[in-house]
This record gives sequence, C-alpha cells and structure tokens, in this order.
Amino acid sequence: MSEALANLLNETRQFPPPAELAAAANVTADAYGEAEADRLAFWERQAGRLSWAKQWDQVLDWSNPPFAKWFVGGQLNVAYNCLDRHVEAGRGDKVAIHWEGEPGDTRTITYAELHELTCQAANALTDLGVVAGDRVAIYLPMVPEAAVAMLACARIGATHSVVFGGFSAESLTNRIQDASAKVVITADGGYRRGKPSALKPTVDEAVANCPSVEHVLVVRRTGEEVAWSAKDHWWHETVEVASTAHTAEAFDAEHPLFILYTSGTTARPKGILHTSGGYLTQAAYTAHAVFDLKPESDVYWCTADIGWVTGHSYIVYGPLANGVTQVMYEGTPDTPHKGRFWEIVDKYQVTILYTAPTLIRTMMKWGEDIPAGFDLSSLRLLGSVGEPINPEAWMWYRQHVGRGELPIVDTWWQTETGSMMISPLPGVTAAKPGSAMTPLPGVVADVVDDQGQSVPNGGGGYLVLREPWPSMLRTIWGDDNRFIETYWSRFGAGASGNAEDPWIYFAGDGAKKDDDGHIWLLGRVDDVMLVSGHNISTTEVESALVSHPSVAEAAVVGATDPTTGQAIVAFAIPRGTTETGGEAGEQLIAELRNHVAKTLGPIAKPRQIMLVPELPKTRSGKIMRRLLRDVAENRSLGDVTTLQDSSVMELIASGMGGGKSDED
Ligand code: 6R9
Repeated sequence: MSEALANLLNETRQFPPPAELAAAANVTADAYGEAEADRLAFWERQAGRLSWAKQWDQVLDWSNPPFAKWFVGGQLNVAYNCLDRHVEAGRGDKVAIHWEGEPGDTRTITYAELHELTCQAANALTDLGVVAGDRVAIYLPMVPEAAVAMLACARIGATHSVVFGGFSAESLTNRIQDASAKVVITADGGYRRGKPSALKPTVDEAVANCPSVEHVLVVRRTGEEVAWSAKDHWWHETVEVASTAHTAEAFDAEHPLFILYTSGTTARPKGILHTSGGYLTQAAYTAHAVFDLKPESDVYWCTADIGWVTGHSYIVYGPLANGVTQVMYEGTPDTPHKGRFWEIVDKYQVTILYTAPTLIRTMMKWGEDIPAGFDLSSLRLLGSVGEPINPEAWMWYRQHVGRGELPIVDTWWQTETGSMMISPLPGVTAAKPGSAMTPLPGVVADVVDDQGQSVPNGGGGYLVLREPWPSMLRTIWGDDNRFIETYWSRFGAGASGNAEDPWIYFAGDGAKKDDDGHIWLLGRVDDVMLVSGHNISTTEVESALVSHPSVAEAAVVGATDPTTGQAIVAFAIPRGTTETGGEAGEQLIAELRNHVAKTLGPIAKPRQIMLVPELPKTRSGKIMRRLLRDVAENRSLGDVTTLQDSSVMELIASGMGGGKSDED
C-alpha cells in the first residue's frame, strides 16, 4: 500500500519550559497519567472546577454514537460560571476586560460591571420575547457588547449564532435563515483601518429576507446615520435602561449553547452545534492548563475575532470561566501603525498572547525592528492557533516577541472540537518548533492510514480522534445525516457499518508522527498534492520556503502536470527589504527552488515559484489555496515567474467576484 502522506521535513530543535514557569505551572506531567488511568474520572474532576446547580448522574452517555451526552442529568448556568460566581467570591472589582477601540478610545470593565451589563441584556432579551431554546444572531464588531450579548443569551438559555462582522448580507441571511433566529444583535458599525465600517445596512438587507426575525437590537458605536424600521431598538434605550437584577436559571448540561457556522470546502456552511456543560468544562480546563492562567496576576490577550470559534472559547467562555483579566482590541494590527499590537502589549502589560500564524508571518514581513521598538518584557507565554505554524515563524515569534526564552503553545483544534485538543503544556512539554506535540490530557488523538490503522512513528496520514471529548460538536444544526457523513463515515464503525467497531472522528487534516511520536499537522487533506505518486503536504513545502531568510510567507498548491500528475506551484512573500525585481528576482526564485530540494528532497522541488506581495486569506487568516490552484492551473504562466506587483492577486480578486464575502 502506498504512503498516506510523505514525511519530508526533519526538525530537531527542542525547547524545554523555563524552570520558573514549570515550577509554578497549573498543570504538571501527572495530568497525562491521571487521564490515561481513567479518562472519564479525569473529565469529571475538570467539570468539578465549575459551579453546578445539580450534579450529573453519568459522565458520558455514548450509547447512541456518534451522538454524545456529557454530564448527563447535570444542570448549570454558563453565564453564572463566567460572572456571578466571581462576583459572589468577592472578585467583582477585578477587571474582566480592558477594551481598546481602534481609534484609541478605551473602556475598563470589571467583573461586577460585566455581570450587570449581562443581566440588563438578559432582561431586555426576555422583554423582547426571547425564551430558552430560541436562536439569536449576533453580528457585531469587537466591542464589549459582543461578549455581553453572548453571555446574555447563555444566561437565559437562548442559543447564539455569532456571524463574523466581515460577512456579506447574503452570508448573514443564510445563517439567520438556517437557524430561524428571532432576534439579531448588531451595531451601526465598527472601526476598521481608521474608518467607520457600517454593519447596520447589511443587517437591514438580510432581515428583509428573514421572516423569523422579530427584533433587531442596535449598539451605537460609530454614531453614523442608520436607516430605522419598526423592528429596530437601540441597545442604549433598551438594554442600558433594563434592570440589573436577574437570577440565572440552571439549564441541562446538554442544553444548546451556540451554533457557529463553518464553511466546508465547497458546500453550504455547516451550523456546528455546541452544548453547555461539556463545552464549558473543556474550554475552561484547557484555558487553565494550556495558558497556565493565573487570575491574580495575568493579563491575557487573544487577538482573534469573537466571530470565530477562537473568540468564543478563548475570549469569552474559557478566560471568563477562569476569572482572568483580558485585553480586547477592536481593530487591525497596522492601524494607525504597524506596531499597534506591541503597543497594546506594552500598555496593558500583557502576560499571555494568543494569536495566529498569519499574524506572525505578517510581522516577519514587516520586520523585527517593529516589535523591538516596544517593551514586551511583561510577556511570559505565547500561543498560536488557526494553521500550522512553520518552524521559522515559530522561531521568529520566540526570538522577537518572546525574548528568545518564552514557551510557545501551538494549539490544534477546530470549531467542531470546541476547545484545544493537541498542544504542548507550557510547564511540561519541551516543544519543537512547528509541532503541536501531543494530545492534551483526556484527549485521544491518532494518525492513521487509508485503512484507519495507526501509523508508526515517522509515518504520515490522517488525524483522527478515537474517543469522544466533552466539548465535541453534538451535531450539525438541523442535519444529523451530514454530521455523520462528514465526520464519522471515513473510519471506524461509521465506515464499516459494524457496530462492534469503535466510532472514529475524522478531522479532515493531514498529520504525521515524528520519530518521538510527536504530532505535526500538515494542512487540510483536500490540499495534499500528489506528485509522481507521492502525497506531499502543502505545509512542509511552505515551511521549507519560509525557512529561507528571504521568505516571510508562502502558499503552495498542486497544479495539473502532464508528467508528474501534479506539480508544485509556490507563491512566496519576500521578507522586509528583499530585492525582487528583474534579475535579482529570477535569482531568488532559482535559489528558493534549490533550497526546497535541499531541505525536503528533489521530489518537493517546486515547478514554479512566484514572488507576490500578498496571499489570499480567509477572514480568519487561513490561506485560500483553492483560489491559488485556479491561478496555477488556468493561466499560462510561461517564463513569467516573477511578479513585481499584485497582478496575480488582482487576478484572484477579480476571480472572486461577487462571492467575496464567504471564505468558501
Ligand atoms: C481553532 C480553529 C480548524 C482548522 C483545523 C486545521 C487548522 C487550527 C491549527 C491548525 C495546524 C494548528 N488549524 N489550528 N492546523 N496547527 N495549531 O482554527 O478552528 O476555524 O474551525 O479551523 O484549522 O486545519 O482543521 P477552525
């Protein structure tokens, strides 16, 4: 049988945790053994970190796979766990959110204030007729009201569906319709790139086609003129005048908490459904374990948008359940200057920073003198999420943000998994740059071949999860069949039809185990290239390119080729001041092709490399290789391998046409 995925990249650097962090770490190496000895007892102990109104009768009901129930019979209120219990414990004056608007305006919100705002919003939503089980769509910029709106829904048992503020009226319409949302919470707009960016007109357009929507709540942020209809209510005239008294009712552990739409490669977006008890248990535990959160002293900052799952689990639920102080930033990293992120770290004395590889590679492109201009000495831990982080980007992050000494946690997880699944533990793991290392305690991940057999160390294949986990998706909203089809039908019982076989979750990612058994993520399996009979991952070739000192970022795709089946075509963004014109560009391209051949072997040598100023990304920063594949295949590139301007990207942009709004 042929290899599932070639293993080309060999990385040997390894960085043990700083002694001081290890000595005081929230979670030690014992956690692995404890979880292995009794996985359900382990998760039961983590659930015990939350406040429950009623104790569960059973930790896991897996009698009807792949439909799981966690903490069966238990009852809790998610918002109570994120707010009330901290206030009741006397920590109401502690800052929950240091909010920084893009124009530089700020708000400081304590746990007591966040609690009051949430109670007001819960009362206002109730007055508008929202009851437990109803769906509420949230379409907001990165303002504190976004967190308040989510928590208010959780408080009254309404299911929120946050739609990223960059999505179009059509995408918003589809999502509102799919969930039959009763209320939409939005704003007049937000600030992006130094300008107000309107949201309300998009909502007006969507709501016109969404008969389920009875009310629209509008936060005033920019003060720009907005059209007004009978369904519209200003937040400040509704929420901010409501009573601050509200008693949180407990809901079943399996009560729906939120739907979050994630786009597959082609098909219509999937409404990923998460429920309450298991989700909060794992979001809270992983934030505690992987970020080593110390509520007394840490200032945590996750740069994600609240519209992505990262914002749900690691801005709202995980950090707030742990009672930590965090920073929330409205805008873009280069407004008004390219040092904005580092200025914020400096200003709020951020201790833990969680960001995306795309941001790190952008910072690499801008150059290391930008972070060097700020005091980053408050930082003690760095995190990464969203894509494989190339070893060189990892090294750059450690060197130029982490003073060459901070641990980096590369956290693999998905909208579907709800929380982190594979990641170093910062006080335990000697991390390797580019590897997510090992499954977290209580998580059973593996890499398998086409037949679902575990691959040996050194082998590559498909990433799977062998056992259910508390924050797993429960289904695709309204489409159980698609849930089974997409995630459970590739391997195990769902593939064989044999009830004796275990149910195995297929994540859709390629991965490999290195010689020590550590896991390396290799990108989506849809992106794998088949070159002369070898399955080559885009990630490894991209990492080889980024390991060249002149490259900040790279995207690689397989294009149809008459001799090799597919050939590797690469798009590379040069670093800082690299000379890319004329002969210098040609020379660099030749050098890069040889560099890849030398690093990974001749099989991985790109047929073509184009130097480009930008790459097409999804709204959450993932590279859109599908678009690049179109460019690589449909255009006769001839000898013109150097692109000095953005013509390739303009071509891509024009190809995107009216479909600009969605990531798929
Ligand atoms: C949290 C989030 C999920 C997909 C996932 C994988 C990629 C995320 C990663 C990573 C390598 C990491 N991904 N984290 N790949 N290393 N640390 O991003 O959720 O938006 O649903 O995307 O992102 O391909 O399958 P989501």
